[in-house]
Amino acid sequence: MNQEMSEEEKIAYVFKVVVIGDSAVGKTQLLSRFAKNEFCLDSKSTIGVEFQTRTVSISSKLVKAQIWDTAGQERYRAVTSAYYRGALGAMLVYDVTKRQSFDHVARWVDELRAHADASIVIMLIGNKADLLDSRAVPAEDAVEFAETENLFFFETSALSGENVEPAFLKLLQEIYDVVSKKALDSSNLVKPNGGLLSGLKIEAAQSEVSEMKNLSTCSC
Ligand SMILES: Nc1nc2c(ncn2[C@@H]2O[C@H](COP(=O)(O)OP(=O)(O)OP(=O)(O)O)[C@@H](O)[C@H]2O)c(=O)[nH]1
Ligand SMILES: [Mg+2]
Repeated sequence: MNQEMSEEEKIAYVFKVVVIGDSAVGKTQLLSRFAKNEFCLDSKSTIGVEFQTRTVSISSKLVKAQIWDTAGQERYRAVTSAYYRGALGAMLVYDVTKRQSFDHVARWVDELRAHADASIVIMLIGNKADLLDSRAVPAEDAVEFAETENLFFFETSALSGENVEPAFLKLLQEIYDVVSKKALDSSNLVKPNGGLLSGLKIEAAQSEVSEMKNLSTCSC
């Protein structure tokens, strides 16, 4: 007897992606635009860590993006290693109207290089591109930095939604290309319900969230 596969069973991969960057650049709003197509103008600073998921089709395979979000503020930085563990991709966000948030991007790249897997795919995002009159970072500066550091780059607006989908999909496609070239023994890959690939599972991720919540409590 043929049984229909559930959506969960059809998922070929779960990719963990982290969103990083200074406080108030729009990390949480970018994520909620991509995961739920929602935007909130008076969103509060994120406390601790959270993740949201969205399943998309990449190269004809169902891929669940598990996207983690945390505060940009220094005082929560004790979460660092647990936050980056198993991440295959990073969205490194700055605010095109805040020069300082772009000047800090190099530090965030250093942090990724120090704590994340060497093959992590990094997407540089200049967010709030809708604020045309208050731009403080020319796109050319970011293009140059991205080329030097080997990052992908998009300007987005979480408010209007412009480029949010293309940026996330490009990141997921690049991760897909990286992992399909890698040997199947990578511990960062998930084949739900058994199979050849094993590693981080959603349930495990939930417990890591609690682990990080404890960490962030300790660090205050
Ligand atoms: N105009 C405009 N405002 C935005 C955009 N994205 C976010 N915002 C606003 O910027 C503020 C900060 O957004 P958040 O998403 O909370 O910023 P965050 O990077 O998550 O900040 P932390 O959690 O403190 O690290 C909020 O008032 C958002 O409404 C955008 O694309 N355009
Ligand atoms: Mg936030």
